Amino acid sequence: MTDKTHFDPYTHAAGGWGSLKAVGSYLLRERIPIAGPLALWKQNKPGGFACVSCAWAKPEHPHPAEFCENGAKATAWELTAKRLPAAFFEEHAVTELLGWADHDLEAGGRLTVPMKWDAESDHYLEVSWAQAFEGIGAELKALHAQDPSSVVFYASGRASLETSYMYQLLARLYGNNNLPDSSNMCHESTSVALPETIGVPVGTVHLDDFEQCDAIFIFGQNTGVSSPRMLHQLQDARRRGVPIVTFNPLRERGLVEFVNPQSPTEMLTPAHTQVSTQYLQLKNGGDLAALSGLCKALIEADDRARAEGGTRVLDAAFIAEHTQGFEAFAASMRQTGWALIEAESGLSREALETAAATFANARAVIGIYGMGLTQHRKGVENVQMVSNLLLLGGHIGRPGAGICPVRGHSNVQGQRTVGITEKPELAPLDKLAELYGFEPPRETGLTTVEACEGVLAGRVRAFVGLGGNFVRAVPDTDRIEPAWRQLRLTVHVATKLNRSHLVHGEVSYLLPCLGRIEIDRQAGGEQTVTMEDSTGVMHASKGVAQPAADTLLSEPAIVAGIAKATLAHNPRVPWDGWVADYALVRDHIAEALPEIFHDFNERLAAPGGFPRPLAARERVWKTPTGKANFKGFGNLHADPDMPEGGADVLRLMTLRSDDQFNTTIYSLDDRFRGIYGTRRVLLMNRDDMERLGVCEGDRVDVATVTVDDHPRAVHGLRVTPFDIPPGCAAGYYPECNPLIPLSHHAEKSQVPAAKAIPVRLRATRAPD
Ligand SMILES: Nc1nc2c(c(=O)[nH]1)N[C@H]1C(S)=C(S)[C@@H](COP(=O)(O)OP(=O)(O)OC[C@H]3O[C@@H](n4cnc5c(=O)[nH]c(N)nc54)[C@H](O)[C@@H]3O)O[C@H]1N2
Ligand SMILES: Nc1nc2c(c(=O)[nH]1)N[C@H]1C(S)=C(S)[C@@H](COP(=O)(O)OP(=O)(O)OC[C@H]3O[C@@H](n4cnc5c(=O)[nH]c(N)nc54)[C@H](O)[C@@H]3O)O[C@H]1N2
Ligand SMILES: [Mo]
Repeated sequence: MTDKTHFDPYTHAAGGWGSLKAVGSYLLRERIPIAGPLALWKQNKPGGFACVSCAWAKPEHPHPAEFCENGAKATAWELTAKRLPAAFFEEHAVTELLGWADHDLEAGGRLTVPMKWDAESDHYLEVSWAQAFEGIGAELKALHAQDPSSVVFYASGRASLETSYMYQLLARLYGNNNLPDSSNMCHESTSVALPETIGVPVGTVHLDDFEQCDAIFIFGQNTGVSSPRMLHQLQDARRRGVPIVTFNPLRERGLVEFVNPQSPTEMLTPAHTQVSTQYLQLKNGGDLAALSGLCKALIEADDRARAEGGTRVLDAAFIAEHTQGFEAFAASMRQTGWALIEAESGLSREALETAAATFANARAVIGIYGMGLTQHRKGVENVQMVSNLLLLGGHIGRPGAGICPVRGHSNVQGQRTVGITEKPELAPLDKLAELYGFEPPRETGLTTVEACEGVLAGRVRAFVGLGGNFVRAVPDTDRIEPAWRQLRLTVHVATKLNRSHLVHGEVSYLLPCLGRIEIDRQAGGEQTVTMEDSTGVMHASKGVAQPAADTLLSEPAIVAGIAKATLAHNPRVPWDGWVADYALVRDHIAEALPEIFHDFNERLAAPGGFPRPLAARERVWKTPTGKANFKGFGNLHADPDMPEGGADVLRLMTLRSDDQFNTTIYSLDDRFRGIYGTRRVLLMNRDDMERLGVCEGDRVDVATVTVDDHPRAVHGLRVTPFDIPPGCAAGYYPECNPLIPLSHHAEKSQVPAAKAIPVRLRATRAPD
């Protein structure tokens, strides 16, 4: 904790001058050349680049400045004038760098040259690209001879559709489906839940639905920080008088009120928009109960209406024609008692009935959700309950209505679409066999959690990371890091230095790549790449800035380089042709996945991109029953690991601050939550503090209530009183990741349950 540490509740609206100030200070700090601010004006515009921050939809008619504070920060972070040349690594040994904070590692600037770790000196030393590919190829070939399934090909959700397609093909030609991506820690609960209920793996809402909706329900998604451009849609909806009902344990500023920093009139005389019309501060992990309360209230109101001959509350015609499982679901909701719902959710029956009335009065409802639902033991059930709720009112496949999972990384949804998945049934394997004349592996590959288990057990011998900061993002940090050092090979394709590059295998390469904002010149000229946004729309993105160094290669060139050095020559896979002209990769994607990508290159020219087909929008249900399915769940307990009646046990959620992008920490401040200069805090309810005998400013150790033989603790967090429901606590991700047992994940999707970890406090062992 620094002398700059202070706590100062933020009482202004999200957006506004605070936002502009923050952007300005970033451009200064990163020493952004004049191209930087200019680059911002091309962000999310036709002919420009797609923001490298979140995956929120890019409108067909963009705002003059279609970026947000956090998008601007992400741009500045990538376009920084700072560099980490080979000389930096000659100066600093890896063991020394391991002592650096996450922020300091990345703040050094862009990586510039390919490097290999030198065991003798413990330094990363420059190698040529040819040496790097040859070395990696030799290692991968040797591992293949022993066991082709011992290698993991991870992708963090940023790389383009073109790179991703090439990468999944590399893994499959190598011989496995070990293609976990960041989605496995994120929206995999969605990808498992929605195909069962509505027959699509993604959301059904398009941007124009926001113009027609007449109620919005938001569960566990921090719009103002994680997808700020969505505040425009929320603000427009509020101006039309659309109610917004929010379920979140914390009163997040962006969901409370908003001033549009891009509207001159609002900036001069702030016209605050009250964002949420009803804010329900439920307990974390209480969503199944809260959603049950909503469904119960609606079903019972409908029962009464039917008995009295009044207007129906549910969409009976839709339910009869389009759904299956309603009766069993309704019976289970009728049976669920209000006392249990109130106890588990921490919300009153009255508050839930008020929210249900808002729902019942709306003709078209959008249900939005994020990590607050997916990162739980019952993450899949949480998502299915949102689907149940919407189905009750026929809110799928109706203009202005639908389900809206807000994806994380800017192309995480698209990576899954083009085959980066450990689930062979989701990849176009038959098409790949036909196109490239080989027999693709059919065995299910490893998820993120299984990859970690494989490393712990010694079955996994190599890890290739296409972006990301895997070791820092996964649970159980203190168990994972030592196991990672036993790997034979680690390879990272990256823009900036992070901890995963330092927790390396016996042989380790660090390969610096172009970022998406940079001009990508290949033999066929300047290249365009593509991505899929959160609403299933494909966009083109073209770099605008000069590359950080002329020694960088593009991601497609690096994937091709590894592939050519590793795989037997296959004349049907044009690695070099693909690198020369990415349009050729798009032609292959169109052949492999014609339903989604037919005429890919031609359709890309459409302003605003083109949408993927979503059967559920047309009320065609590609589910096993051919109908939209209501799904029940076992019981209301959100977390089977939460010990009963342990009065001293708190339910810890791990959060993102206003000033981070996942493991990239821009600064130690969290402006919207009023926390400055430190991330080593434990946010607690005042009653819990009194009950557990701790005071503001006390340092405590936080220990996981163990589910196995491994002790797990984070030391020296500062107790900080916060507006959070009793029994709940919050800390930051990734600092609190040592507390999450690897086995503590969503039962059906294996997404680590980062939003409900049972913990106890102890007197600290850490020095002050
Ligand atoms: N600026 C910025 N933007 C980002 C990211 C970033 O780190 N920084 N990360 C990107 C990525 S990869 C992702 S996945 C998304 C993540 O974006 P979000 O989905 O918003 O994820 P979080 O910020 O982790 O948490 C969301 C909210 O869930 C609430 N919450 C916690 N537990 C519960 C619960 O049990 N129930 C309910 N109802 N709410 C709960 C928290 O208070 C928080 O407001 O954002 C993407 N965009
Ligand atoms: N406790 C807890 N843990 C969590 C979460 C949580 O809420 N709580 N959230 C989870 C979620 S939703 C996610 S998505 C994961 C995130 O996990 P990851 O996606 O693995 O991690 P990031 O922090 O996004 O990765 C940042 C790194 O990506 C590299 N990078 C940036 N841009 C590029 C690029 O253009 N190309 C390449 N090749 N590399 C690039 C940089 O080197 C940077 O250091 O973390 C998960 N872990
Ligand atoms: Mo994510």
